[in-house]
Amino acid sequence: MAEPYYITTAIHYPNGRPHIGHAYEMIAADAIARFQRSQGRDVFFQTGTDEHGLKMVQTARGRGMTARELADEMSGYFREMAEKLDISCDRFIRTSEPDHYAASQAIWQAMADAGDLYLDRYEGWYSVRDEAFYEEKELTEGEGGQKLSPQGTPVEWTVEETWFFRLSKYQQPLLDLYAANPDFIRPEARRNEILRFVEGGLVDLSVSRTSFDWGVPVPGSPGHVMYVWVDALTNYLTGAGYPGEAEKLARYWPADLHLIGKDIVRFHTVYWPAFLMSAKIALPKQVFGHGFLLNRGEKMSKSVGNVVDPMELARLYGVDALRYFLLRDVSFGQDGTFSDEAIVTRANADLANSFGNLAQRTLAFIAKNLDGLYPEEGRADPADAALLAEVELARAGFRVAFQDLALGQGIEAWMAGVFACNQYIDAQAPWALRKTDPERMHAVLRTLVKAIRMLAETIAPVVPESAAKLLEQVGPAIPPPGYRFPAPSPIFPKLELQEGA
Ligand code: ME8
Repeated sequence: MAEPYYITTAIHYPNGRPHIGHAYEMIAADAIARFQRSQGRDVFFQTGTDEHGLKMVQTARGRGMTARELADEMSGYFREMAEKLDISCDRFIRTSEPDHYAASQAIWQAMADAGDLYLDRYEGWYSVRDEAFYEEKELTEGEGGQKLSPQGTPVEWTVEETWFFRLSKYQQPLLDLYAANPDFIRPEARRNEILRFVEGGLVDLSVSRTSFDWGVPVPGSPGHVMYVWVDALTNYLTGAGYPGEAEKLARYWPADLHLIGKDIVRFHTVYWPAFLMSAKIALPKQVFGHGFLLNRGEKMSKSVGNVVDPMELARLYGVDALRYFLLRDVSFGQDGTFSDEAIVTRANADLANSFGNLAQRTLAFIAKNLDGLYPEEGRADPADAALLAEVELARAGFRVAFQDLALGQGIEAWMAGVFACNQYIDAQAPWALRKTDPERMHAVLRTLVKAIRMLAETIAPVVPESAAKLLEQVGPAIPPPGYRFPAPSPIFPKLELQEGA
């Protein structure tokens, strides 16, 4: 039976529509999932929406609806985006689903059984209007000495009863974990940040709320719902069948990779492993914190008005051009910047002018001069084997880089194979051989068809739809006698910058 591979994205807050950062994370995870499948792994890939918590309650109130109604509406947009972007997830989880409540309550119970949860008082300046606690130093004074939150709402000194998790107890076990598993947190810069943070000491974590009820009820503690991060992180276990589906759980847990953004590394590499250690559940193998996408170098925000709708980019330039650009141009693990120009430039240079042109030149030539028939063996030349060896090397480069999550480097390695083919076709000039040496022409075309097929297979995790179309056009790896190619049509159109971009 194939070796399992469980990969997850963060689950996204559906308190607004998805933005390009969400799309980026899904696309990266999808490329990794597809790659692992191509390597014969039995992949389980999960993404979804994180629907509880105060933020959802507040946004819903602002829109005059319930949190559940808001979640139902917005989660739909995330799911729709996943479909449009060819995200091959095996489960799209919603934390409002019943099996997720069961999983969250089970891990809670396990942490309680370990003696790691205790009831205490949480004191602080609380704004009822914001449903949030503030620190003394954040406050200002209004009329009559009334203390005000940074939002200008009145705050009161409030004491809330809450459950605490003994995070402090896990400082040393966590440091031991990082020391024993240098690859648990990647990339290196993120690992160093977390080491510093944990070395600085950990305080116990407030893990329940009584001020609202949109969350997973704490077992045996009426009035308390779990702090949203407790249930959010547990989604990864829910997807693997925890607690009831023993066979699935044994197969897919621990997860191979949690792919998340750099802003939530602490939750995934401090809180999450501590919860799991407490509940005596195996730890995920790796957490990778990718960088942030910047719009022309600027942070995106609603107030600046530069938030980009990924669906619009996909509509303007195509899903595969967008996927290719994001994975090729953003160095995986670092921040990256995008613009319409950058997408168009990259997609045209690599996909339309190099790979697409190679395929189109070759297949159109065969259609015209060989009447679409698969080229014969012809007369081999060392240049043919040399090209196939270079393409094989490009494939290996892609494979090694993708295994290591160096996605951009993998694509670069692949491009080296495309360049080699373009050099080969120019040097061999089959159009000249047609009259002078048809036997050589056959060998050259046959070599090119093989090479293009290999390159299309390799890049399929990045541009799945285009690669599938191209694979149809280059025909089967071992064609039956008399095989004729379907009529070729260009697969990677030359893009133009769209108006108003
Ligand atoms: O944090 N570029 O949800 P979220 C790249 N629900 N990635 C970005 C980004 C950007 N500009 N902005 C956000 C949450 N992200 C929690 C996660 S997991 C158990 C719970 C990434 O909707 C962000 O880093 O705010 C995160 O990984 C993901 O998008 C969802 O962010």
